[in-house]
Amino acid sequence: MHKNLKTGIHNLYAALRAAFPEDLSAIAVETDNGLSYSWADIEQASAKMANLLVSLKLPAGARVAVQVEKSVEAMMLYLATIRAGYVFLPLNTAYQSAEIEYFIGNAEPAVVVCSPKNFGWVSKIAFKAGTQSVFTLGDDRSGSLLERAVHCSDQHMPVQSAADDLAAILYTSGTTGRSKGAMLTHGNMLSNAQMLKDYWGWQKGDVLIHALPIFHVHGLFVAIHGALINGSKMIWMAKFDPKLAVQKMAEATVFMGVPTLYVRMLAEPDLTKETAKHMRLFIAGSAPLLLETFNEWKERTGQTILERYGMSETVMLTSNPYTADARYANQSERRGGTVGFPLPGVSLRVQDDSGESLPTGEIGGIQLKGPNMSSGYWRMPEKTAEEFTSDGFFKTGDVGKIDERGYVHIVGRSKDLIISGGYNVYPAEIEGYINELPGVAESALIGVPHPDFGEVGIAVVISKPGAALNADGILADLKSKLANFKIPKRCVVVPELPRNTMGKVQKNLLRDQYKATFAV
Ligand code: MCA
Ligand code: AMP
Repeated sequence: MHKNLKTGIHNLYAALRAAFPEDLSAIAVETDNGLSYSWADIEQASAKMANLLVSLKLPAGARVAVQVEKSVEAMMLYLATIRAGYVFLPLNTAYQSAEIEYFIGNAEPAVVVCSPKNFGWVSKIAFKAGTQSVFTLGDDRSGSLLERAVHCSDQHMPVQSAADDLAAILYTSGTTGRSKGAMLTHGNMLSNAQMLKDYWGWQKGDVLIHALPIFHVHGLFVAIHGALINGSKMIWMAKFDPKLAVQKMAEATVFMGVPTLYVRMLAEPDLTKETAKHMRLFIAGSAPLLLETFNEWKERTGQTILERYGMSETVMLTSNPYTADARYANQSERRGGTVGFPLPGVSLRVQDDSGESLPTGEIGGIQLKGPNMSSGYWRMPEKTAEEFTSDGFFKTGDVGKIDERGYVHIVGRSKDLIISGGYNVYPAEIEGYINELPGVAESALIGVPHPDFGEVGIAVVISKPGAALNADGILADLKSKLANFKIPKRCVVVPELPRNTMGKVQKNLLRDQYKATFAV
């Protein structure tokens, strides 16, 4: 089995599998509810699920959409999908029916796997959209997927994928209110995983604390691929618990998290140099890491967080350095407030609106090119064309600069986006829902600083003449339709919105006006 796998090297799973330890009976995953899975379990269970998918005689390139609670079986379903050569489509568990209807309508998955509790409404949406099979998967190993897979063979040869074969679709960046499906290939993810293995100094014996959701790039690709491609054990937390995460540091060496996770662990008195001393590396990303968090972490634990920058469309694109490398004296420091250097193979530039590349230190739009970069958005060629330059660079929508030491700084965003606790919230989408409510004339969703989530939304709403609007009623209505993390943390009804001479709402003035709302 081992020797043949080398041939399927372009298949992402085959490449990960080639890195499994010789002793497959060793523990690969330990869960926070006392379960252990061996490397053989990972191989055999994902083979069974792959054979179940194969038995369905799916069309080539079929999408497998998955909205299930985090579990090791859900990770195995991901591995099964890519080893069988199909396209994995993870969906945030907080999405409600209107959101799911959009994603399933846009992606037209042949297979949908949902939580048992949601089967009723999800299967209705799926079958209406032409989905062939709907399975259930609980976070307690219940559901029809495992009931069927258990009868399938545990022998499966990963398909011979080409590097540019599609492996996953990640919905993101719906600045115009509707999300776009970023297409990632086996090559995008494998090249990134192989490069990060070296760049972040993964070593034999490393153990990863996995505390992130697995329906986004950070938890599903960067964390899982990082551990698997190093043959490293994962300590698997179904839901982030800061106290448990601090406790598990004594058995682990690597932690990855969004800034909110670091803020919450800093609130744990148990977090000390002593409890963190077994750890080798703390990585942060998905949202800005405040300098105060970076400094407080260093003071409390004696360890310097390594901040990196990524996107669903590009996986990881920059990172602070792992090793203090004397050869590059001025480039071997992890600097708070920066996202480090373009990763090996990534070309990054900063341009102004006219498409001129800017000199060192000047602020402009961050663009990149590299093997990690998505080929575009699923069935949206016009959107794809908008976000790529004529010479093939991807426009991130992030605003930043490269400083005199070569470090990249993200100073803002040109795209109208709020990143709350690491999740993206698109004001255009939320404003669309608010504007449809009776009595609403217009609304603006703005991001303001928040001590826990980093940034949260405040909805500023104006009513139609004579209409009496109830702010709590607006929020309750949104809560019945949208994922909970998207719900504005505050709604205010005002007589008018500030506008510029073009009549455009000046969100910057609103941000200034409300920026102290959640200050501690
Ligand atoms: C939960 N709530 C939130 C958020 N999460 N509100 C705003 N923003 C959030 N992110 C609210 C819920 O609506 C609920 O409110 C209440 O908090 C409790 O919900 P619960 O789920 O229990 O919250 P939690 O367990 O405290 O979750 C916080 C969290 C979670 C652990 C920080 O948000 C999280 O795991 N974030 C990670 C996101 C991630 O993986 N990002 C990577 C994207 P109510 O009771 O009123 O309903 S990938 C990416 O960005 C690129 C590629 C990259 O660079 O990595
Ligand atoms: P997503 O659309 O979910 O892939 O989120 C990607 C966006 O997250 C990027 O375009 C950035 O705006 C933001 N992001 C990711 N990492 C960082 C970071 N380290 N600092 C600031 N913003 C970040």
